[in-house]
Amino acid sequence: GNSPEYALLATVETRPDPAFAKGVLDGLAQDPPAIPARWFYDEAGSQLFDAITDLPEYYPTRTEIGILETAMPEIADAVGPGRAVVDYGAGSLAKTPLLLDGIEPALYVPVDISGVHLRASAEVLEKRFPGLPIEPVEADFTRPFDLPAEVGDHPRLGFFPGSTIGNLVPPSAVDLLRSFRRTLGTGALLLIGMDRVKDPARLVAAYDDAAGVTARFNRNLLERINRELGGTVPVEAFAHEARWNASLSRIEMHLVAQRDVRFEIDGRPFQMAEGASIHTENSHKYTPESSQLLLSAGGWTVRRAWTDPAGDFSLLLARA
Ligand code: AVJ
Repeated sequence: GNSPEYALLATVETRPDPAFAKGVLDGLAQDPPAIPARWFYDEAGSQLFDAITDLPEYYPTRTEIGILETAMPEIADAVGPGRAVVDYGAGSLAKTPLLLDGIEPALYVPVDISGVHLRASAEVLEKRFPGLPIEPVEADFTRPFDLPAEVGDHPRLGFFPGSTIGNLVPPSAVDLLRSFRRTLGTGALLLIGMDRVKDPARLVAAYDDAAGVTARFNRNLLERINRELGGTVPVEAFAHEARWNASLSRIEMHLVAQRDVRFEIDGRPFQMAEGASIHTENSHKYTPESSQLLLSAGGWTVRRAWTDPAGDFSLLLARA
């Protein structure tokens, strides 16, 4: 633990991200205040998210894995062998091996904004799939990027599991789908997970679990602000809240001030009245119709859709 390399790595990993500071300061200046959900995922936040996926109330992860297992013969049939698989997010070590085992890919291209994360997961997959060429790309996949030359003429399959698309409001989701289309090209396929509309009580429970893990995940954003941006946010004064917004078909997570609060971030003063909230996440839920509509607005035609028996979650295969 005391080698200079280790010290350097530790420095690199704790250096504040200027985009995080901007995201927080711009977000808190909005009315009502809202901070983009992508800033949940520092080291602590990623670990809390992993814990969320094991909660009894949080059905999406295990349901999507179940669909991947059950539908894989049909997925493999629809996709065919020899594809370059472009894995957006590249974090789901429970899901990616199911896909790579099922479809006989030609090569694997994990894409992630975090080089550290990317190398760690590529290392695991290299051992698990010896002989499969892996070409990681460190990029912000919300913008088009160049695929590695090794992709060549292989037909492409984008993989975007987890209903991560649901964290984006529709205009941003459409932009992202169009950007995938730019990167992958006409004729490419996209396998995308999308969570379904269901009983609001179940949805709220999935985002406000009895053990309080999601509450810790939400409040970790404030702790991260204090850690990385020299914030003085009184974390204990904010309550976690999950609300079903029926008209916009989404779960919203909020941090609600339990009293009048004043704090500083990066030397700037902020104040919030009791009852005011910071909106920290949207998680859109889709019907069969709205998922098709969103994909088609993004330039993708749905070819197949699979769900679990209860219809809680869906996996769609679309063509550019
Ligand atoms: C899996 C990242 C899309 O919206 O369900 C889980 C994240 N937030 N609990 C989701 C999340 C609160 C999540 N994503």
